[in-house]
Amino acid sequence: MSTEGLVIGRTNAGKTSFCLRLARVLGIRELNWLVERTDGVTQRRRMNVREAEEILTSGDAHQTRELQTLILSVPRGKADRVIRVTDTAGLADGLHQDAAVRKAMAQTLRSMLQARVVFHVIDAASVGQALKRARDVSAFHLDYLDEQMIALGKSRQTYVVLASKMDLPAAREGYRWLRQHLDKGCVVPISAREGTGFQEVKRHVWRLA
Ligand SMILES: Nc1nc2c(ncn2[C@@H]2O[C@H](COP(=O)(O)OP(=O)(O)OP(=O)(O)O)[C@@H](O)[C@H]2O)c(=O)[nH]1
Ligand SMILES: [Mg+2]
Repeated sequence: MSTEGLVIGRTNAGKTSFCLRLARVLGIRELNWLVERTDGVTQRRRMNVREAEEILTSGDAHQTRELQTLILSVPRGKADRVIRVTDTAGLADGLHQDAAVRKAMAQTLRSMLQARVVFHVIDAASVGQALKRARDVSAFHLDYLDEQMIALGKSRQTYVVLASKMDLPAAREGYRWLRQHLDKGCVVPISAREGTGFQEVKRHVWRLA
């Protein structure tokens, strides 16, 4: 399945919520998903955004276990262009005991190589909380997986970090730290819950159209 925009990140970072909010912001009510199961079979699913929000983001870890590609229609000149944004299974440190989760993570890493734009979702509120707990902030770093994804992402032309959950109290601190840590990299603060930050997100999405 061809992938244009790819959404990656740790489990529970807010990837699916981001995709659903993006669809809303683009004025889409009826979602059109292509779901690639870990056994390679692709299925088409349709549902409305509200229904999807209830089913897809219940807050359990490893909620998303397949590549789910949103087919989005974006205005471009006189005609609309169709773009594909793929939501992935969340990555977690260590070898997960569940084979289905391991397969889903491998599938996520493979699709990183093919995507045109990679959106890396990092929970800014969790980063902020971790910073508060840290004894030495100057030695603070993210979890191994996030650091690896940043290293991989930096080697690409189009890599955007989405500092998520900005509506939560500790997120400001987390965002500030992420901006410094990413140096010249692109960090966009967003809240999928409140819909903030999506004007800038849309600019990156236009590049796919
Ligand atoms: N406060 C707040 N909570 C959020 C936001 N975005 C997501 N969440 C919550 O964070 C939890 C995880 O969100 P998901 O969108 O399912 O995260 P995910 O990265 O797709 O998770 P996996 O599929 O398990 O990897 C859910 O309880 C969401 O309601 C946000 O902007 N603000
Ligand atoms: Mg998900």
